[in-house]
Amino acid sequence: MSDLRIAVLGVGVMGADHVARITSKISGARVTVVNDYVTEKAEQIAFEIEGCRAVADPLDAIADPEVDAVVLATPGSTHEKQLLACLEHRKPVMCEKPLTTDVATSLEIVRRESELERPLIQVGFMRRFDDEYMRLKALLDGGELGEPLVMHCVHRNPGVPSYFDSSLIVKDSLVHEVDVTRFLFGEEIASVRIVKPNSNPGAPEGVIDPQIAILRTVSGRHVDVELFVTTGVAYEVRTEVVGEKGSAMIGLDVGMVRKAAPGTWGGTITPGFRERFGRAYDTEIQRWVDAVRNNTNIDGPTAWDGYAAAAVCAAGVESLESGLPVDVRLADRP
Ligand code: ISE
Repeated sequence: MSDLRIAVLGVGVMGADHVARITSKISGARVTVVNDYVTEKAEQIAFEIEGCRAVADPLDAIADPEVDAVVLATPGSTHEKQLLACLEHRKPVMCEKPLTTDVATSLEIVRRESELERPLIQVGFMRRFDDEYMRLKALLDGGELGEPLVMHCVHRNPGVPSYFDSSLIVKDSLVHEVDVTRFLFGEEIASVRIVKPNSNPGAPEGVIDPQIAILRTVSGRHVDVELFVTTGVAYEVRTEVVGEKGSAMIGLDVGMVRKAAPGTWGGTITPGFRERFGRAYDTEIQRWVDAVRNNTNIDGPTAWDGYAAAAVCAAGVESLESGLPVDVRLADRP
């Protein structure tokens, strides 16, 4: 079987990472087209890869006859148009989160996809492919913790890009725990509340950080998430599930723990999301490539998962403003 020919749209940090991954680690696929609004950047990357061209217009890149499938790593505000083009040209697509930037257009994408003979969109919630999250999921599904009751999460970043505002902490960061909750517990989220403690004096002007998110699932399970994205320290993503027969925690960075100067101890902490989830991205892309090559197109989170996450985050942003719990209302699944 010949290699899957992939167009990568958006070659900033994440997209460039995917180009390198597909070129050097993934079997059965190669990058034939790259696109970026910074044309020189796309041209530079294309120049370094054999058989790869830069195409200036993202919609032309999707329609290109030498493209079988698409990776979207473009800004979320451009996803709607690009996803519709992928559906129109029947090109399977791995779309980095968010699916789109609002609930109505996310639902429209779900509806348009459901009119096709088979689904084409996979959403890049990479934590589902992380070894530790997969182990935790297997533990829960195997019943070892009994009935899962509560989940405590920590989502700390050393810093955020200059364009970040308080609502992006919900839509860009909390969105991962929203998906993790739906993935691990296998049910929808019924309500969200965002609590605002004193803000970090080191946070950029106007950014409310940390935030505490409190989610309640449809069956009544409780999830709390400490979102603190300007710690200045490192990348810490921890998840602890407490069940009727015990608890399990992942994300402790305990690969190496060493004792140093008297009275202190410590190991190394993951510096950023690429180091923490690099292997998960490899697994995600390899499984997606395999699924596209065998015509199932998807092996992971669907457009519906992207829509559901958008709906929960929209409720979260409403709660950030009002300080009150906000119910999540999902449309009927087409
Ligand atoms: C970023 O976009 C990511 O996806 C990271 O995984 C997350 O930790 C960070 O908060 C987001 O801004």
